[in-house]
Amino acid sequence: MRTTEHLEAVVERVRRTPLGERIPADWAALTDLPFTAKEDLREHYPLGLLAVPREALRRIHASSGSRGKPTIAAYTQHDLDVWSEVMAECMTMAGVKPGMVVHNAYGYGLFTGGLGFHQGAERIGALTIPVSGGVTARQALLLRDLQGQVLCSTPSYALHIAEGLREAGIGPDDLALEIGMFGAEPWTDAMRTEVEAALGLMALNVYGLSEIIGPGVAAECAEARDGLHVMEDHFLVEIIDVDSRAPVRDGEDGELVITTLTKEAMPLLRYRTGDITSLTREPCACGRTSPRISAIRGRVDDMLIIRGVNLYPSQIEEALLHVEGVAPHYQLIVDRPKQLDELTILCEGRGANLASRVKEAIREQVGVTAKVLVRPMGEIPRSEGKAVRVIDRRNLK
Ligand code: ADP
Ligand code: K
Ligand code: ZN
Repeated sequence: MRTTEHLEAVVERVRRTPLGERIPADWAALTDLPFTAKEDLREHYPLGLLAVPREALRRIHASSGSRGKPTIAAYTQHDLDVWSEVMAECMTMAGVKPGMVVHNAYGYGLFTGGLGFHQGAERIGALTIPVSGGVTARQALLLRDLQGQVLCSTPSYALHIAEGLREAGIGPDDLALEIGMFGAEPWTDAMRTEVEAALGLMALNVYGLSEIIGPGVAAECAEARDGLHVMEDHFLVEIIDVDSRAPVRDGEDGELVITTLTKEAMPLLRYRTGDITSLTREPCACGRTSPRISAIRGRVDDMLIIRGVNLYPSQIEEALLHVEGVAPHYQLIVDRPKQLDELTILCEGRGANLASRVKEAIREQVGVTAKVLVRPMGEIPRSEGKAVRVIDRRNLK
C-alpha cells in the first residue's frame, strides 16, 4: 500500500526547498518512496489517478499507444500553462524567436507532439503553421511557399519530408529552414548528421512523454548540444539501475525516473519512464546549470538480446549510418529460426559491397553478427510519426 501522507509530506518538502538545494536535501526522502509505473496508470485507466475534481480538467491527451492500451494524460489550466512554458523554454533554447515561422509537422490530436509544439511556438510569439503529420508532398510545398524556418517533427519524418522536397525539385536555396526540433523517438548523432545535411538546418533533440506532460521535459541548447537540459523547476529526475532499481552514479546509463513538482491533474511520483539515459549535473558550456540527460538510447522494452549481447536499435543506427553510401532508412528484424536469435538489418544505399561493409561495421562496432539486406531505394517503409525500427518475430511462433 502507498502511504499517501508520507508522499504528500515529501512533495511538500520538495516544493518548499529552494530549487538549487532540492536534490541533495530531499534525495533520501525521495528514494524512500515507491515507484510509479505504466502498469499503475493502466490499472487506474482512464482517470483513476486524478488529484483534482473532474470539473477542473481542461484537456485530455493520450500516448500514441505504441505499446498496447493508450495511457491517458489529463491537464488543468495550470498544467496547460506549465506545458506551454516549458515548451517555449525548450524552443527558446533551440534559438526560436518571436516572429519566426514554425512549420509544425508533429501529429495533432491525442498525441502530445502537435499541440505541445504549437503551444510553445505561440507562447514565444512565433508564426505557427499547424500542418500536422502526413501528406508529405504538401509539407514540401508549404515549407517552400510559407518559408518555414523551424521544422518540428520526428527525426524520421523529417527525412521523409526531405525526400518529398527532392521529389518536388525543391532545393535548399528555395527554403528558409534554420532549426529542426526533433523528438518523440530515439535518434543518434549519426542521424543528426544525415538530417542536417538533407535539410540544411541545425537539429536539436526534444524529449518528453505524455504521462509527465508531453514534449518539453528536456531539450538541447543550441550553444552546446551536449545533453538535454531538464526543465528542473517542474520535473525532478533520477536514474536507476533497471534490475536492482538502485540509483546509479551520474554518467552511468539507467532508467530515467521522473517526479512532477508542479503538475495538478495527475502528479506522478518517481515515474519509471522506461527510457534509458544518463545524467550529468555539471554546468553546461552554454552557462545553464540545470541537470542534463544524454540522448535517450531507447526504451527498456526495446532492448534486444542477440546471442547474449544486449543492444539498443540506436547502437545499430549509429554504426550503420557511418557506413559510406548507406541511406538513413533502416529496419531491424529479429527472429529465432532455431535456438538462437538472428538479427537481419534491412537498409538502403548505394556503392560496391555495401552489404558486407555494413556487416563488418556492425560486427566491429556493436559486436554482433547480422544478416544485411540492401533494399532498393524507397522500399523501407517511411514513417509520418514514430518510426517502426524493430520487427520482432521471435514470439510469433
Ligand atoms: P508512447 O509510449 O505511446 O510512444 P508518447 O507519445 O508519450 O507515448 O511517447 C513518449 C516516449 O517517446 C518516451 O517515453 C520515449 O520513449 C520516446 N521519446 C520521446 N522523445 C524522445 C527523444 N527525444 N528521444 C528518444 N525517445 C523519445
Ligand atoms: K515511443
Ligand atoms: Zn546547454
